Amino acid sequence: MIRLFETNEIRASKALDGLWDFAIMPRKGTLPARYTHRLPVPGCWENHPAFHTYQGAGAYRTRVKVGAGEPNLRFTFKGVGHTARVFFDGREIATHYNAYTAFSALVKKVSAGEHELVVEADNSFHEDSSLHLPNDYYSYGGITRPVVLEEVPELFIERLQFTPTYSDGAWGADIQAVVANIGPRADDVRIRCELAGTTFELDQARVEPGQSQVLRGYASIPGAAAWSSASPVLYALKAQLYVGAEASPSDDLIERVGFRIVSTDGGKLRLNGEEVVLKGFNRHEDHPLVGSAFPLALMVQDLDLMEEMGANAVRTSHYPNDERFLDLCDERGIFVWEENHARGLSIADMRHPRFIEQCADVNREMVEQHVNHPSIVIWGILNECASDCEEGRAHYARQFEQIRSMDHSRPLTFASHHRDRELCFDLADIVSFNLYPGWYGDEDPGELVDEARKWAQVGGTGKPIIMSEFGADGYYGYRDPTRVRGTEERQAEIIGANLAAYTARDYLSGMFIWQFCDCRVTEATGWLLTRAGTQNSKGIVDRYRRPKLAYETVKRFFQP
Ligand code: ADA
Repeated sequence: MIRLFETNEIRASKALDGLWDFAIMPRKGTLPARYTHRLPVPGCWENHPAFHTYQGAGAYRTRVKVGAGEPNLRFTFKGVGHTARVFFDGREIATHYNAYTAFSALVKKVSAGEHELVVEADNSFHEDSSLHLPNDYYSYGGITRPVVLEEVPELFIERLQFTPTYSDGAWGADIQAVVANIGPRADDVRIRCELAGTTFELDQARVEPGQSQVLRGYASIPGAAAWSSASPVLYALKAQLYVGAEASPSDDLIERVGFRIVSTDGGKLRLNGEEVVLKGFNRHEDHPLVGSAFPLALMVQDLDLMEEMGANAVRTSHYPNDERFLDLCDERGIFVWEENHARGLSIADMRHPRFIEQCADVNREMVEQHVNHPSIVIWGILNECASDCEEGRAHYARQFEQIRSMDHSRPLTFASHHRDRELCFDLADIVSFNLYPGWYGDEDPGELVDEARKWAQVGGTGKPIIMSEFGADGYYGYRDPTRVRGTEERQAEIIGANLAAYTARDYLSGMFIWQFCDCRVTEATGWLLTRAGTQNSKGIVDRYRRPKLAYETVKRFFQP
């Protein structure tokens, strides 16, 4: 399953999921002579007994049957962990870095018959990798999200960007459509849109061969109802492409959108003018049975558990998530803080020669690919990186500017652990703190958050404040009347004390528990040696989603 709704009525597309041939690669850059295994796609190789801890390169192979008419094929890989090279009949057609965003590759005029598609995936911490590093989560290997094969005409709609507007009591839609021309001739194109009972056209444009062109348009949409947590109304935005004087459309793209305005006036986070308080979880895409390659059923289960506890929000720590998970959040009215990919990078890490470019790619792909999800109400960047020095600040400034230039409709933030040494609150729209009272320190959570409010005054005055992380280790099944650190009892107590403090303070706009589920971490080196069981055990449920004692504690504070 690719999405939770149909994305095309005209363009032919299908998922290439199933069993692919697989072999580990003996030497970097050398495709295997023989494929030794059959692995599921989507999937992580860590789920095969031979590769539980394999870190390196592996090659996946499948065959693609092509019919008559020499179609142009477009392959979209929703996620490959974490460095990918793609070969079509032995010819390299794409490379991509970063496991958590999608990329596409085009092959023009493909002859009828059977063709070979090979994907090399590499999850080693190689020298060109600035974001996938040994860390407090696991960088799984494999084709971890769906692969889509589309047949596209020479002119086709690459993507659509919808921004809702609201004025004088009426909803409107700002639309941008990117049209690509992979044919030999320039052509005039028109796009006809349909949204909530309104039909309208975007401005016409001429697209030169080998180029892409943005077509823009605005329409007021009188039939639209607002999207909200209580009533998450969604609409299909259908765009159809007409080339030259043709009377019928030759390509289409459908997005699913919702009408809501996110703002941060008066120090509050607001949706359609009304104050919202985010109560939710940080969540890693991690499960012992599937690694990071979540099937729909497990995504639904995670959201069911969060909702049962009374949560209304999730933070996609620390990378962009599978878009089917975001589709589910859209449908359920769950608020999302979506975050770019980075965790705990020091200034030395940020000096990696590829860091600027690799972050820019993730930011661009995250916004382009996920901008139409109404559930995403915040973009976040660079969790716990070097925002406490001038050199680090330049990175935060650059990245915020990049995201704002692509999407001005959402507030931006970053989760800081620098306390009174923080230098970047003035750059963000929301001030967010990762503090662990009761776990990494023995402060009282209420006193600490009141103190944090003072730190926010350096650059963050008048901005909403979110407690973006707090929590404690709790080893599933470890119960003991002594309530020592690591017991479920102690974890529940610490979570309870934190939630009691934050839910009682109406100056807070949100709180995200670290974390929803326990997660696998990189095999121990350095400080990761402190992670017993090679996992981060601060989940309110364990890796198998078995509730710990803190589950009931969370319910008491989150349920309305
Ligand atoms: C940090 C970090 C998380 C996790 C957490 C912890 O705040 O953002 O990824 O590592 O601490 O468990 O200590």
